[in-house]
Amino acid sequence: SPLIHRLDYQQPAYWIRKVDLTFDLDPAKTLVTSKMQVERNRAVPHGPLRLHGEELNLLRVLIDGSSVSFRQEGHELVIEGAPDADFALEIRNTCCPEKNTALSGLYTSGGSFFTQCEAEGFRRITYFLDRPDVMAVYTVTLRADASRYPILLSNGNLTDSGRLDNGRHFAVWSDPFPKPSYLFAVVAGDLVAREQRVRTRAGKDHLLQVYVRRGDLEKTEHAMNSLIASMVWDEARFGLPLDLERFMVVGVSDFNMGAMENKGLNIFNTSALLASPATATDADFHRIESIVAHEYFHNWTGNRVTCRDWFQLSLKEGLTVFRDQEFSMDMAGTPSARAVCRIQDVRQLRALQFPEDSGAMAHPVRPDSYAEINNFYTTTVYEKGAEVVRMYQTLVGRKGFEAGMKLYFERHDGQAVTCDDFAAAIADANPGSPLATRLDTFKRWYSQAGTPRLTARGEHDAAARTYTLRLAQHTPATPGQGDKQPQVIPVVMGLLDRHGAALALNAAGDTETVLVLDQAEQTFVFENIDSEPVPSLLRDFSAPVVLDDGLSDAALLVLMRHDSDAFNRWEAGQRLALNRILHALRAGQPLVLSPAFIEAMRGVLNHPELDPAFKELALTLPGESYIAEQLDVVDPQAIHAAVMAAQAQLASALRDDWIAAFEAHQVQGGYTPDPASSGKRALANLALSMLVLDARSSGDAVWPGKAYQRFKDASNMTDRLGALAALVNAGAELAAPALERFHALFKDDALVIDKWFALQARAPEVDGRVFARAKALTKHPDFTLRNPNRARSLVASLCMFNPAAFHRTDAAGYVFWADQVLAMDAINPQIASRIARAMDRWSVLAEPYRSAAREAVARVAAKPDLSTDVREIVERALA
Ligand code: B3K
Ligand code: ZN
Repeated sequence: SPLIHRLDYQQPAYWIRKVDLTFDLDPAKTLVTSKMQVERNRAVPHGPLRLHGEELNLLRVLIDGSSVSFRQEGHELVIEGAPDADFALEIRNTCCPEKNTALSGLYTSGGSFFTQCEAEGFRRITYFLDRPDVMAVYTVTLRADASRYPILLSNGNLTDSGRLDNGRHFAVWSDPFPKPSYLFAVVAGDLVAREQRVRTRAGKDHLLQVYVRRGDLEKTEHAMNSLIASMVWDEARFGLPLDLERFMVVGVSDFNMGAMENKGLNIFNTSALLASPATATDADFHRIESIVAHEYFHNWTGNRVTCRDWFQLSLKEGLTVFRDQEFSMDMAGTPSARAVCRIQDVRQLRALQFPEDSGAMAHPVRPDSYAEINNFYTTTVYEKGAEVVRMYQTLVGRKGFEAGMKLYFERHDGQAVTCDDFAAAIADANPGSPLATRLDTFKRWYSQAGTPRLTARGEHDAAARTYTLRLAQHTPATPGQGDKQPQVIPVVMGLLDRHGAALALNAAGDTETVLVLDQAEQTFVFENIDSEPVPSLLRDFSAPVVLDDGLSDAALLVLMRHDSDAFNRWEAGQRLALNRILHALRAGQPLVLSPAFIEAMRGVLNHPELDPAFKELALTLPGESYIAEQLDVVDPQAIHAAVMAAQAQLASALRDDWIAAFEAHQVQGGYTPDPASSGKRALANLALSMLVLDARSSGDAVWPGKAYQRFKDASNMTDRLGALAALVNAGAELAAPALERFHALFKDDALVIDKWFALQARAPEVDGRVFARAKALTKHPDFTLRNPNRARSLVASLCMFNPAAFHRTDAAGYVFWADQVLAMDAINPQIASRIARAMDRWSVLAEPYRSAAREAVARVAAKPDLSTDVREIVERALA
């Protein structure tokens, strides 16, 4: 398929300023009438009017009331004779929502209508200039059967409604804000709403609504609270108020991603919206809070100021992820709870974005080309993009960043702009800052793919009492990008003496500073350092790089115990474990944890002051995909064996401590998902899983029995799923009856049944049993590829999150993958292409995995009628 290039951007030949849309909603054939006010763009040469349209039936085209000649070229409707002056364009077409299994455009789910237009779904509703730089004011009339679709919603304010003949009714919605077509939305169905009226600081009244299916209302309280908290936060932190009288959120069970920020009418996957203590875990509550906030924050960063073209996607996504991360940290409250948030974000980045950056799909935060834009809603654009925004803040300070944001909105409110515009606003608001003085170099974060490697080596000169720190950077080549230039890397750091005391870094006595690296190699000298210090570098993960500081285990132990930076305390423990695991893998020897490491972990577990949530993170070993990232040749089975061995040793060496921890971290009273109680539950669940795991090798039946009892008696989903996971992950005999019971208990709750599938597909592999079970589950009556959540819960869980079950010497995992990708592609190309990405890193696999994986990718690529989505992924994998 043809590639679209960033540098080919041109303004459109026409603008659409106003749209009047009428929908006669019918699942089999919906009639769409679109009346547009069109204006020639005099900044570019006069040319034909080319409108996008896909999967539509065109009925008529009128210009200023008269029919015109047109032709259809692929997915374009071309009108040669459009007038030079402003004109009215009227188009009538139909589409078929009930056959729309791709879930892009207008579709039905559970008998209701929903839309998803980002990135290019609007063209599946009607013909349009479906690009984000064309912004129009919309008026929308919805007509539908009143009994089946009592609720009719679109963006903006309800301006009229009433009865029609034949049991139908109508509603008219007007959105005063000009918006790109990707932010358009319609919902029609039998829904109910939780409502809340709020008054903002500015004294304006607003109506907040959360619409869901009947029966789900009691699961919307947390989402509503999260929405209100987001409003308060955005006004307090960035001075950004809600600009709409009415802000609606709607849940839908069939949805391709988490949620969508349509202006005033956010649409959510129910998995990112609904929660009750009995059905959602602490992690779900946390995720819902952050996604509700994310979509709400888009109202300014994305909607009021949008993207000129899709290459600029990180302009809104990186910035909005940064904002939702900051919000979550502020909500968490205590310094320790903030650190827990940061550690979780970084762990996610390393597990998902680092592999993307070193695989076949590696691309810059601002990509240079794409075949299918939906393939670039990636963790690089989102999470690495958020790290880039965080580096702006580190370089100009928090106040400076707020000033930069203010300038950004002063300059660009109501516009469709680029990442360069954002960079200029932050830099211009902070003249003389380390950002402004290096802006061009800093912007390489937008153009260069790949994770920079940062090497640090220190030398202490006892006679001169100086410590010299040499920093060097290098970014490995990525597909299509051979040589890389140095980037701007802010290194937040401190020095500790060998007893853990913080050392003064300068005459002013500062114990923390930011070194700004912008060359391939630079040296920094610290004065008055009496003895060899331990450097604590990249505190709070100040840049998205891989750090090699060459520290000894002894130095890491000092950091782990004493660093003032909680992130680096956690990191030191992870590095100790990682070093051991990598050493064993490289030497091909069985893994043995050192007594020093075990004692250090015991110290963490029994520490009187550390937060339980932090302990849980510190006692969780590095993930298998992060370990794979450190190796040139990846043997997923060897990595799995090493991690399992390490876990078994931690389980047995700390057995008494795990028992004490389990007993000490029981949460009394009613369920709340606050950081303190969820931290306790997390640690208790980890302890329980260690105890059940250890029981497996010791043959003890007490802990599996206790886990089963806890599973049965649990009063919330976090404890129930934790106990079930302990049994399933240890391969305990009680796992089977527990799984059966869980299914019977929740058979009518799709989101919980998703957990049931995912837990089984993600269980640690033993002798191929997990793979066999997962494969058998595709035949389970509850399984379907048509619901994205369900497909992900089984297929993505197995292929993308369970390397040891997936990568098999008999290639059965790859055969399964190819079959599922092909079957899925015929239903929903966006989901198929996500699953296709399981093979991004086939080329670093050890044999026999490598050849077999390549063969499976080639088999998918050989299918002639693949979607553009999947084709782009498999062709890049084979390139
Ligand atoms: N902007 C949407 C993502 C749309 C994905 C299109 N394939 C959700 C979000 O980032 O908030
Ligand atoms: Zn977003």
